[in-house]
Amino acid sequence: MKIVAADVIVSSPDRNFVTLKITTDEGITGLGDATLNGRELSVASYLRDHVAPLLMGRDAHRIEDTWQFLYRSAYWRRGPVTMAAIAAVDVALWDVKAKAAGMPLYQLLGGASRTGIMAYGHASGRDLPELFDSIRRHLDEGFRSIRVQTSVPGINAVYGVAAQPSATGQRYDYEPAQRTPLPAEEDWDTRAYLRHLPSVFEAVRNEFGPELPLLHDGHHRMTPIQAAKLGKALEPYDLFWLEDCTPAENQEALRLVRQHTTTPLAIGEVFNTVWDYQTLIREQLIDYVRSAVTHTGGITAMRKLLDFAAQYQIKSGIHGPTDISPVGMAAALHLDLAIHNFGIQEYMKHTPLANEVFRQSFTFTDGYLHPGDQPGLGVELDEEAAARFPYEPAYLPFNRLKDGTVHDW
Ligand code: KDG
Ligand code: MG
Repeated sequence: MKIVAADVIVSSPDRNFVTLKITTDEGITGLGDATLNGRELSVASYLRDHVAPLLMGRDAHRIEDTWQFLYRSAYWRRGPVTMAAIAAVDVALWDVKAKAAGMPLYQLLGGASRTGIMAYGHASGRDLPELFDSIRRHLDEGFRSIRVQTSVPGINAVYGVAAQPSATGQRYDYEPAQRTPLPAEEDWDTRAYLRHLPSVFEAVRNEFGPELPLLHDGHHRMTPIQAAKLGKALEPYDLFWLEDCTPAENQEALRLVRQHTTTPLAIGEVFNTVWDYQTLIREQLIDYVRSAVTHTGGITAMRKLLDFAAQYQIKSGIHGPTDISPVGMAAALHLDLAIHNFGIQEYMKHTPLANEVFRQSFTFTDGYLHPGDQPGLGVELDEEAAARFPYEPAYLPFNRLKDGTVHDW
């Protein structure tokens, strides 16, 4: 079965998505997600200008060979643009192969290891009453695990707080990337955050009891010793995980955090290869791998990364915010269902407009996701609907400290 077309579709139903559609001479099509928030067009060009011509005439079944060819023949390795482009090809070829087999993709990955995929949702509030309402709303929607993000007194805008006003004057809700000509500036004060956060978790535990799995995202903003202090301070509230406590490009920094706290650690949404995790996994410095299928070379590379993690009892926590398209999300769900060392799946719902463009067959029932049993990934792209929403430039915000220094966002 030969590849005869590889089309890149950029569309913006409420937010930008980059989708690769591979077509074979047998008329089977496959989809891959190549969305890189705020840098979408660079991946679209990488695919259109440099990858699509190489795919013409290749055997669509040779997924491993195509992965190795794209990774090694470029000479320049790794990086988010390259790895998102390779991921899109990889996932589209798995979609094709599973459709050709007449099976949902998870069957080709070894079949289901569980009946459902535990998902966590994003609750947030500017104060405790707003946060409690948001947690209750998520529980009503069926979520049984909840990420908690909060405003901090003295800071105007903090990542992850839905109700705070954005740079465009609207609620921050659905998506931090904003359709503004320049990245929005937010502010940050780590000492204020470290003082405030434990009191929020104490209040949440008092209100919702000891059972509910609670997560928190530090979004790369702490130094190792600050992260150690926070992990220790949060121990009484029994977090499911503390995410991205430090920037973690320096993997060795996590040794210090780990020495000080038993709060479970999750890292990796900005990583893109297994090499970014070598020390973290081998020395058991983390508990959950946060990579996205979309940004880490697709199913082929994620499977190897998660198998490596499994040897050290480290589990998956695949990245699933709204900037992962429904195609990337479906790929994650098939992998989640098949692997043994599944931990939890992040799930932020897409808007109705995005769901008009991407017709999905995955389900969410009583806190558990399932990819469905359609052949392939189970997602169809409505290209006419996609064409109605052309690309709109959008940027993620960035942080400055009170003295004007640029800080990790
Ligand atoms: O594009 C940036 C988002 O993917 C990121 O901010 C979301 O941290 C995130 C999360 O945990 O979902
Ligand atoms: Mg995160």
